[in-house]
Amino acid sequence: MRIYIVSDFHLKFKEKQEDTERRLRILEFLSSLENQADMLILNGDIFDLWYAWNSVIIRGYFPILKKLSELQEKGTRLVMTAGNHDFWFKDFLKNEIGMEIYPKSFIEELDGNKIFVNHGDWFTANDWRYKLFRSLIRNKLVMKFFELLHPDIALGIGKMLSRSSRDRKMPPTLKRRKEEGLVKFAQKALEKYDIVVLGHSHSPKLEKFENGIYVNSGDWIEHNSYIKITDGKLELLEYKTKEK
Ligand SMILES: [Mn+2]
Repeated sequence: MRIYIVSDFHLKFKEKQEDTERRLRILEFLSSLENQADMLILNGDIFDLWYAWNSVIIRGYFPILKKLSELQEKGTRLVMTAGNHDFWFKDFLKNEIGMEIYPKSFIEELDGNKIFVNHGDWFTANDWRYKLFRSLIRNKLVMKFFELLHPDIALGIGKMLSRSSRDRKMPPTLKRRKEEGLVKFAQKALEKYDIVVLGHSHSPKLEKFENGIYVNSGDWIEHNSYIKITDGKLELLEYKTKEK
């Protein structure tokens, strides 16, 4: 079985030039998986901001949704876990695209490996301010309020909130501490699993421990990194765009 795992595309519903370039790279990569991937795991922060109303979807995501739908129709099993930018799923992706949605972790035994997949934002060290923010934005009443707003207005507010939770301006020491939290969590989880996959840090990483492998799928802002597991053999790779 061929399994691909990615995270942190951070696709925008309103694009600047760099966002468009990133989306085109991602679409090209996803096209290359057609008739290749038995399974694709999207491990959070695929959308920089996701929200689904009962009768409205976000127009800017049409290209990626179309591509994912094509993959699904060609036989790729699609799995998605929640990130800190995309977690309020409702039933659109499940019912219309045929994705399996996991609000927390995806855990399964595949080709003899017990695999644990989680975006990882909950496991970064000492980030109480973020944890408070996270429980606030995941609050049902807050989400209900968003649903009542006109989509253009709700997305405008969401964009502001997601910008304030962006890692870009994070000082290196805090970034390092965050990554350490992930490794520490993974090390403990490897007592129960053979492979622990996280994302969120935007730094691709593969670390072999005594009882298993910790791997971070990196991001598509800087690294275009992805994980490929072929019949149980794991690789951390970088996607190279085709020469134009
Ligand atoms: Mn994240």
